[in-house]
Order: sequence, then structure tokens, then C-alpha cells
Amino acid sequence: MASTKERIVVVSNREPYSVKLTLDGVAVQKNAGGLVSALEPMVKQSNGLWVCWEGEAGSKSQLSSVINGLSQSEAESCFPFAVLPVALTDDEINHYYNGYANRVLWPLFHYLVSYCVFWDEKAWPSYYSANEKFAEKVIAHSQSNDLIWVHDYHLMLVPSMIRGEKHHARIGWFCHIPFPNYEIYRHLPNRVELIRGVLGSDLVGFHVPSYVNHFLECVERCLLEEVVVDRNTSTISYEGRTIKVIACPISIDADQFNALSLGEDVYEDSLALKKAFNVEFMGLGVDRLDYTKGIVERFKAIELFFDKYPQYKTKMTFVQIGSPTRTDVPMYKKLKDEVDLTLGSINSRLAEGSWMPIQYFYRKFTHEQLMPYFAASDFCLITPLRDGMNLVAKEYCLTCKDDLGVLILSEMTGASEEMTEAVMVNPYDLESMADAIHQAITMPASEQRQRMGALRERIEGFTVFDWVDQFIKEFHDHERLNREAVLS
Ligand code: GDG
Repeated sequence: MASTKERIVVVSNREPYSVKLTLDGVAVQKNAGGLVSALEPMVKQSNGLWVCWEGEAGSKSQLSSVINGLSQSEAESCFPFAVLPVALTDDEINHYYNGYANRVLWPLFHYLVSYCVFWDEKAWPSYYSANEKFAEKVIAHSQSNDLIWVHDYHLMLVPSMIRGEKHHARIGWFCHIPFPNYEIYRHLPNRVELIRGVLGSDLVGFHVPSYVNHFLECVERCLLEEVVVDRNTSTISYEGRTIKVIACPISIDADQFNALSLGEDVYEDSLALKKAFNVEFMGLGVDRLDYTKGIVERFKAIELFFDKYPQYKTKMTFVQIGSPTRTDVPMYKKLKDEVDLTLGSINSRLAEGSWMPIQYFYRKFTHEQLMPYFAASDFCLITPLRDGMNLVAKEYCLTCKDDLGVLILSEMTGASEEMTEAVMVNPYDLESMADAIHQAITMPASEQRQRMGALRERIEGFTVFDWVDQFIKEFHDHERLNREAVLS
């Protein structure tokens, strides 16, 4: 836990809470995803702050317009800590969020170079000015002993912008997506500025060791003699400071998922689902509808499975939950069409009577709503083309009833570096995925329990709260070593 003397200041693009003005006052809802739940206790206990984008201008749920309409005491009672919204112009949202962040950095860091749109001349200036606005907010509201924790690829320039004004600020940055190797990273026209931006931090965190190694390599190749990279200690000497780089794998709130999975109706609902689909076996995929998640390839692998193992027609169905995401970005609209077309062609070719090989839901599910689907599934097919970690893989393992169920996992995910008992697949190898499905539904119960039991134990042994604690502890350890080095 944080020392009582320091406040935690979280900086993220996404707001921790959604707010809405209702006739009864302000309705506040915690945003989905483990990050808010994990950081909330720490920020609250340290009397900290959360700096985030204010949300879409003119929308009823825009943070600033709701907060500005409240008295100070009303605003204070709304959230467990102070939330400081950053206002961005429409142009910045288009070219920073939908532009540089999600049309350049997101595809590139997921190794999909041909998806990058490098020629939007407003993208980089907007990314720069949006990062400046986040940094200004932090500079205006932070105190010298605060631990400022910046999150993700949207805000890579923020650490150095803060440091430029507050030389002794205490700053950490965590990257939630993969960090690519230099051969991929070097495509970025602004590769040097981004590295300098991140190096404004004292501590830099990634999910797994391979991303740490890639980052160290990129720092060395981009900044040449300006830096000294020590691979043994995973530290970088730059501009008279030492920056520590760590692997710190994010996880989930295990107690919450264990409790949700034991929910009153989960088991009955899961039986009802299988009955409704009228099948013996059910597989599941849960993803944001993002081209990095490998959904089209997954559907093709399922088609191949039924061609290769036709005895499972009418006996197995695959359920895909795809939640809408970044719908303003053209590539995502294209993906939606591609998913619809692929699904239509597979289902129309293979369907028999009322049986469909793939059932597809294009909408958002809450965690409660996901539970019966997890519990009903004989296997979960998580096959991103690349993924920083993938939390759905961990959620599935805690929801399997009696440790029965098989996790089929892409070797291109961060999760695959720790969840070694999963059945590993290459998401580009359709045949290996089809065979993995067969392996899963014919796997003896004893082997399922052995694999799933080991996966569950590991997840329970390092939760999202341990992730927060590890990051903060590494921060303090690094500071202590730096102090000792100065004294010696
Ligand atoms: C990024 C990185 C990294 C709830 N309803 C739905 C749904 N949820 C929840 C899931 C899970 C979360 O959303 C999705 O987390 P993931 O980790 O799978 O993926 P990203 O959103 O891409 O997250 C990723 C993560 O940051 C944390 O660092 O692991 O690599 O890309 O909790 O239960 N998810 C979907 N549909 C719903 O209806 N897809």
C-alpha cells in the first residue's frame, strides 16, 4: 500500500466513473474493467486525484458539465476522491484519440503496420496538445510528494511534460498494450519524441518481460549515446536520472469473480443456455470488436473445425460476444462488416435445422451477464493476433465450474507468458486452432481439472490488487536505491 505521506495521482484517458444527471440527482457508475476497481482504494485512501478526459462534449454524461453544475460538497460526495476532467476540443478528440492514439499507436504496437494511418497531418499536433492539457492539469493540482501514475499509450508524452515543469516530480508510466520490437517501432515518425516522453518517468511498467526487453532495445536504438541501458538491472541512465523498467502483469479481482461465479442463478442460467442452443458442447469468445482480437480468423478456424470433424455438427456451437468499440474509427466499421460477412457465409453454409455453428451477439455484456456464458462453455477461445495481456482469459478460469473447461489461448498474448497450462495456438494457423478445439472437447476431465486448477491458483495468487502493490513497491524500492547511490 502507498505510504500515508504520499497521494496517488492517477492520469488516464478514460474516466473512472460515468455520471448522469437524473431527476433524483447525479447517478454515478464505475466504469467497467478492472483498472478502476484496482486503483480506487489506493487513490481514496491516499486522498488522491484522478485526472482524465471529460468525455464527449454536449453529452449528458460529460464529467465537467455534471461536476460544474454541482456545489463543492455535492461534487465531493459524488466520487470517493477528486476527479479532475480535462477538456479537449472536437479536433483533438478526432485527431488525438481517434487519430494518433487509435490509428497509429494502437495498430503499430499490435504489429499491424499496414493498419496505421501515418499521413494525417493533424494527428501528431493533436496528440501533443492533448498530452499537454493532461500534463498541465497534473502540474496545476499536484504536490511535491505525490506519486503520479500515468496510464497507457494515449499519454506517452505526459511524463516528460510534467518533469519539464516539476523536475523532482515522482512519476510512473504503465503500458497496457504490447510494446513492439525495434523493427516494428522504427516505423514511427515520432519514435524519438515518444521515447523521450516516457523517459520523463522514474518507473516504467509493462505486463511481461518481452515488452521490457523491446522497450530497452528501442531506447538504446533511438537515443544512442544519450543513454546507458543496463540490461542486468533493467535501468536506463538518461539526463542525469536513472529510470527503472519492470514487468508487472495486470490481473483481475479474484474474489469478485469467484463470488460472481457463485451467483444465485449462474448455474441454472448456464444450463438454460445450453438447452436453448440445444447442443452438447459450447465454446465461447468474448472480445471488444477490435481487429487485434483475431475474430475473423477465429470464425474461419471454427468453420475448418466443422469441415474436419463433421461429427460435431449440431452437437457444438460457438458463441461470440463482440462488444462495440471505437465505432468512429473507419477500420472498426470495416471490421464489423467483415465479421458480419464471414459469419453469414459460415452459418449459411453449415447450419442444419435450427442449429447454427456460430451464435453472435454484437452488444455489451456486464460481468454479471457474462457469468452464465463462461459457466456454460466447455472451452474459451481467446485468439488475439496480439494482446497486451487479455483479462478475459483470467476471468474465464475463475468462472469454470469445478475447474472443468479448457482455455485455448493465443501465443501472441501477454497472458500466454504466464498462463502456460492453457492449450496454446498460433492465431494465424487455422488448422492448429481447429485441432485445439477438438483437443478441448475430447480432453479427459482429470486433465481439464489439472490445467484449470493450476491456472486458477496462479490467478488467485496474484490479483489486480497485487499488481497495484507491486508497482508502488517497485517505485519505492527504486527511489531508495537512487538515494543510497547518491549518498555512497
Ligand atoms: C487493454 C489491453 C489488457 C465486460 N463486458 C464485456 C467485456 N467486459 C470486460 C472483460 C474484461 C475487459 O472488459 C476487457 O479486457 P481485456 O484485457 O480482455 O482487453 P482490452 O479491453 O483490449 O484491454 C489488454 C488490458 O488493457 C488491461 O491492461 O489486458 O491487453 O488491450 O474485463 O470482462 N468485454 C467484452 N465484451 C463485453 O460485453 N469484450
